[in-house]
Amino acid sequence: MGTTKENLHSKLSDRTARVGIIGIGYVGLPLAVVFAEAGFDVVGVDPAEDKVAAINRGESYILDVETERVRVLVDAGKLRASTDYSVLADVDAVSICVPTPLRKTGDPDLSFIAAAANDLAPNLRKGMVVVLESSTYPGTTREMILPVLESVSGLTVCEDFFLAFSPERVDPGRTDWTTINTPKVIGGITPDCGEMASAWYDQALDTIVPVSTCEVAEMTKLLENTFRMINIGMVNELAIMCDRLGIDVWEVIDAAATKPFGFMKFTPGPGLGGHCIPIDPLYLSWKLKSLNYNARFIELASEINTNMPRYTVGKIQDALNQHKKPINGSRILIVGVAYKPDIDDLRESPALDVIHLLKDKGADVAYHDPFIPYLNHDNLDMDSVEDLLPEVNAADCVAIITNHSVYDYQAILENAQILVDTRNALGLTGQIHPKVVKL
Ligand code: SAJ
Repeated sequence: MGTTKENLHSKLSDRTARVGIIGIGYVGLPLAVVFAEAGFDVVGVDPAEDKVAAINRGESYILDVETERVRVLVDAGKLRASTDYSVLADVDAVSICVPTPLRKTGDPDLSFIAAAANDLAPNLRKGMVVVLESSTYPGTTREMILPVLESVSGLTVCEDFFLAFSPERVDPGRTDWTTINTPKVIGGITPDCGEMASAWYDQALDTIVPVSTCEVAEMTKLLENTFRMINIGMVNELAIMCDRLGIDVWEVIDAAATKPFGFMKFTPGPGLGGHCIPIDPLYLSWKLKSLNYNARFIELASEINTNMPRYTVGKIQDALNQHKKPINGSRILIVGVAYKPDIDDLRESPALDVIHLLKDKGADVAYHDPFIPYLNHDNLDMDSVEDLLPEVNAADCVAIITNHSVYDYQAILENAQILVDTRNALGLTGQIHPKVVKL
């Protein structure tokens, strides 16, 4: 009879360990499928009965996970789902993949993490390993998860169970970098905790990147996404500056991108959408405020990015004005509302802000998005128009907000009266077109 660590390590290595995934969304479902395909018995736990039912029918509801992969695993008895958290009492390894949104106040909403810890704790047993994947501020795993698990279970971390943090790196819609081949950073409450979590994930993922603590792992994720948020904010401000200077920002960025070293291309847009980039950095600035430090780069970038929908509406107003048309009463068609091209995700999409602002000014707003047939979100209740080009032609102004690759932009240009292109989708870099206004 080996030690707790030896026994768990053995079950992880021969993949007889049973896996539980709390939260089977865009992070949890791909992870559940990858562990099941590696040979583990996996149970997904989620309060959403429709998701649980879909999994147990062998169906996927995540764009990046084909239904066939789920069906094969469910039929083989390797994957199932439940709304009952007590199933976690029978597993050996648990990954927590729950949302970490912001509250309306802009403060972190840690309620999902707290609920997961409280639902797991009564089911925690000696010999288990637990990994938090949800993006959060440095310290969450040690300051929030650990006390709940130890106090409710009476167990001691590193002696009885192992606890670590490993940031999710799921990029919705991407096919070149997936859950399996994207390097995975893992840091534990103690080195032993990190080692056990790494031993588990190493059974299913190509590359493990061990770091010394869970705080390092938590901060790594925030650096990754703060890097993007700040650079997008910088390039959005560059667009505003170029507009004042009468310079084509798209031509400037393309020219700068020819520098083969020391430069990374970002492009301006109507705002910053998604479930990661606009949100994770604010977890960091919120934590630093509690330590009496003001993360000025994050605050400034957030202010610029948050203002881009309003800046975009200003561009639409100017475009209509050039043709002696007010926004009020004009028919405006928004082309593309997802938060980024070629996906069906609306979370934090700047298109929602643009539509609200236009409606507030009295515009008759319609939208088209092949990935989003109806928009029932954020107090909006709209259907995508069906026949794009006649709607383009009938609109007083068309605004390209999300540049899905399926669109025929030449046809849109030919049929539009006035066109505001916030993504340089028309590729008119360095060119002026009488019908087109660019960011
Ligand atoms: N955006 C710009 N200009 C840019 C890049 C993005 O305006 O140059 C906008 C997008 O339109 C979108 C938002 O910013 O509204 C976020 O775009 P994103 O490309 O960062 O896409 P996300 O939010 O799906 O970010 C994910 C992240 N993945 C994880 O957090 C695991 C991010 O780390 C990835 O780098 C990113 O995908 C990616 O590279 O696509």
